[in-house]
Amino acid sequence: MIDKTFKILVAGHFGAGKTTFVKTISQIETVNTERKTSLKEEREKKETTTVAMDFGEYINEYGYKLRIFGIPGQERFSFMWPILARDTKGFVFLIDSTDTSRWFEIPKQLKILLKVSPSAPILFVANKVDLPGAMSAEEVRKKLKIPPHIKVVEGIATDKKIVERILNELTEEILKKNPELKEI
Ligand SMILES: Nc1nc2c(ncn2[C@@H]2O[C@H](COP(=O)(O)OP(=O)(O)OP(=O)(O)O)[C@@H](O)[C@H]2O)c(=O)[nH]1
Ligand SMILES: [Mg+2]
Repeated sequence: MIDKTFKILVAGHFGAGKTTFVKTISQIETVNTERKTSLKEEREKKETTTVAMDFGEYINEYGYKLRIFGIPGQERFSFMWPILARDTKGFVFLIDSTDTSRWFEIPKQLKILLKVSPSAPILFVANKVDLPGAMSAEEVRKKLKIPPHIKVVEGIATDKKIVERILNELTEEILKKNPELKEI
């Protein structure tokens, strides 16, 4: 029997929807490290923020068990990023498609995560497309200059079916890169 368990990391800037994404899909009670947001400017956006990590699990219809970790978005907790990126088989990178105010955080985070797991496939998600004024995946791609060979899809982290679809798409990419995870 091959081990069909692997690790996924949900990344993205402050408030992109990481904790929500993990909660929506997890089949176990998630581990959360939410604390009151301390800076005024951030408190205006939301009351709580992740200070260490999120964790959940999801077994898909083919029996693959995804151990899903979420990172804290705030740079103050960036010491957790390389720790959480270790042994990751794939990244979901969430972007708030309705609000560009924290997009400046994206390049540094990406650089740190990809340095630790450079061969793990990454799927960018233009999140919150249920909200008015959301940008399309193509608009997000253009604005962030994401090259054509990297996937950008639209997402709603509160919608289980959509989160499932995103994870299935990433799992396909992971299986292409890790044939040892495939049953023959
Ligand atoms: N409408 C809508 N709201 C969303 C979606 N995803 C997340 N949210 C909301 O966006 C806010 C931020 O979500 P979180 O899941 O806390 O974001 P986060 O990326 O974990 O934030 P940090 O851990 O602080 O970096 C919350 O109010 C969520 O309910 C979505 O797809 N649609
Ligand atoms: Mg969070």
